Amino acid sequence: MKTDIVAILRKGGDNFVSGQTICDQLQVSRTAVWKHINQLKDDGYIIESIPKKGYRITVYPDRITEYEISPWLNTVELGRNLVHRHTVDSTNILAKGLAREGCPDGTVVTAEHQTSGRGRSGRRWTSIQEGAVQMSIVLRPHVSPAKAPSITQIGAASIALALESLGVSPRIKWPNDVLISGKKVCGILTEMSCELDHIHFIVMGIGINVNVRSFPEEISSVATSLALEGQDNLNRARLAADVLNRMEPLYRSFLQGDSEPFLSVCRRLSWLRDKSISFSRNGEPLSGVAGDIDDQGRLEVIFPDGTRDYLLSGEVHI
Ligand code: BT5
Repeated sequence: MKTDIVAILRKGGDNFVSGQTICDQLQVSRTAVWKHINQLKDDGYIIESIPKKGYRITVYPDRITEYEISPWLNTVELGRNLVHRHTVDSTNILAKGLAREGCPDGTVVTAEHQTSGRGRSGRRWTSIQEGAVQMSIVLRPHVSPAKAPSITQIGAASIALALESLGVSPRIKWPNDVLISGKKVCGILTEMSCELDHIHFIVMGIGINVNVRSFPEEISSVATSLALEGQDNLNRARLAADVLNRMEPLYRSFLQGDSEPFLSVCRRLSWLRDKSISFSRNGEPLSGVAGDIDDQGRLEVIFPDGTRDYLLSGEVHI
């Protein structure tokens, strides 16, 4: 209901929209409208109301709520069910709980702040309150669990395309980081619940540093934000929607067996290509030169003796 009221008032722009018009469009009582308007005020909307004229929104809050994201969405599934919390431990944790309860495919969880944001392998993700996009997407792809690593790359490609459209030059550090000027602007944590041959659900968590002007010391040498890269005061909700808009066609192609749309983006923007890298395999430290990304999304590594290996997932360092 609140999403509909915001949509009606947004359409009205600077004009007042009468309470009666809202009641008629939504088939609800005046009291219901008034109640929701008050809740929207609590959510940070500044709404002018003049007797006999109606309502108009004069200030929209900088929030990644469904009311602010949905006007920018042109997806069919992704983000059509959107759950927003101001503060959570981790959007991935909340999304996994919703997935277990059977939430719709494509459900997105967003939060302004995470108290226990998570990276891979038990690392922490530092949540920059109200300056970042932190969101988790619930997916139930009918593909083999072995193909799940592609989901991270679909995410990375979608984010990189959205950032390119803003005029910055992102690079993708296989498999899950998006970098600008060699620093991390975005990280992705993909988690899966599955059996050997069946995926129950995947939760892809995305953290993008948007309007962040400084980082805590422990990550300041590795992290950057869109603000620090010259993009001032971006609309986070619009960016979140743009990522989802770009993700949906890449994801659909993948489900139909065509990975080329996202792989071509990952290859074009590959940050590791031709760099000397190190990684560990079964505890053994190895090094080589990063080659291309193959048609299964694996990173080719060329060893000093000319032999090759293909990494499906994991962590590489330069
Ligand atoms: C990641 O892990 O990069 C995955 C990050 C996923 C975060 C999202 S936010 C929404 C959803 N909910 C969650 O709880 N998580 C997901 P990894 O590759 O392990 O990188 C972690 C490392 O990145 C840390 O050890 C730091 O060095 C660095 N780091 C931490 N916070 C950062 C930040 N805000 N910006 C850039 N780098 C950061």
